[in-house]
Amino acid sequence: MEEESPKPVCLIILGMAGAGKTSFTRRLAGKITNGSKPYLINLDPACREVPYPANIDIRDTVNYKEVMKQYGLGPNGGIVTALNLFSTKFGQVVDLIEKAGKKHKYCIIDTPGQIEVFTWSASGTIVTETLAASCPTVVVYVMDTVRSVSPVTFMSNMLYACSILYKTRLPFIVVMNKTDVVDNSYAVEWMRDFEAFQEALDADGDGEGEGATYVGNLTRSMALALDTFYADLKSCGVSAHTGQGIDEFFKLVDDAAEEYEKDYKADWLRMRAEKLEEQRRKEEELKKGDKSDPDTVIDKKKLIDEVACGRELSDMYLKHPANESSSDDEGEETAPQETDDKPEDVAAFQEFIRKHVKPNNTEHKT
Ligand SMILES: Nc1nc2c(ncn2[C@@H]2O[C@H](COP(=O)(O)OP(=O)(O)OP(=O)(O)O)[C@@H](O)[C@H]2O)c(=O)[nH]1
Ligand SMILES: [Mg+2]
Repeated sequence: MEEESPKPVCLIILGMAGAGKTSFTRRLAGKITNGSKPYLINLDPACREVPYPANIDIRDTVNYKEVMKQYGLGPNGGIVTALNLFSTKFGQVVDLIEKAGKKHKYCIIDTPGQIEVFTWSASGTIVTETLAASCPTVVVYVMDTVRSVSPVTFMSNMLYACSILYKTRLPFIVVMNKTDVVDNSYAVEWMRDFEAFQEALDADGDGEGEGATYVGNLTRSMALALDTFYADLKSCGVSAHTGQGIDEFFKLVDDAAEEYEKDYKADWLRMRAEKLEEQRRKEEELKKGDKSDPDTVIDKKKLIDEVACGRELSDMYLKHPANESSSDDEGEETAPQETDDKPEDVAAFQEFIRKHVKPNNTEHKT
């Protein structure tokens, strides 16, 4: 029997704006395992520069400024839409990631600055589910130790982390970044010792008694509720700037990857199979009921509905920034294409895929 080639351990880097996701990714990019550095993916369409050698960069495929223009969206809507459009092709990206496993032990995925782009949109779910069904996948939540010294901010961050853990149901690591400025020991103490957290809350003026604020009381109750979340949580302090804590982080990653194989993989594969079966069934029903639209793909339609209120997928803009013509800037509208999957619509993406994948393997994997 042919032996299955190894899959890279995928790390999805999430966190609040400015927590240090990109700097941390850049730091991880230097990790050499079996002679190779990690495979790197940038999913932030709006960043100006990517400070690491990205193997796949969403900006090569989707021009988010053009997406804003075509859909009449603001910057955040443009980013959500750009990521949603990209996620319709994520099956192809996973093919590349799987192949990269021959050489790279880790695959690191840097996400957009605004965390809700990933956690509150269909694209985040698609990216996470497609990855987790194919490769060992770990969610890495980056928290800023400098900005979390206030107990209320700390609690907000932890609640966010907790909600992501329960939503993704994947092995999870909290990375407390910027320890070169503020050590993470205060956070570790707050997680271990509820009393210590209460004292900090009181000292901050949000505690119990006359001075108690609504947010203080809420935070107190939340802290109790989070006790079970803290109990099994993997966390470590790091500095993306100095490299402190990175070795410990990789130990946690290897434990988490083992956990994935042992406790998560079977569930993910089953869930994926059920979803694909359901999708296949719906597509078949659609084909039977509507002969005029035999190529409808459920995921794509749902995504476009989410971002563009029912506009047709044929309006989808996928273009390499380098291909942009100057007439776009003069306000000359690009005419909407008539049908889905026209080469004009996906030219740039296919160019990018052509570089990496065999020509007969460019279809969206479902
Ligand atoms: N002192 C210190 N600063 C850091 C560290 N990591 C990141 N920073 C700084 O924090 C700021 C934000 O870092 P980024 O890496 O861009 O953070 P991000 O989470 O990718 O930001 P967005 O993608 O915009 O949300 C930058 O000014 C970094 O230089 C660190 O370990 N120590
Ligand atoms: Mg970033």
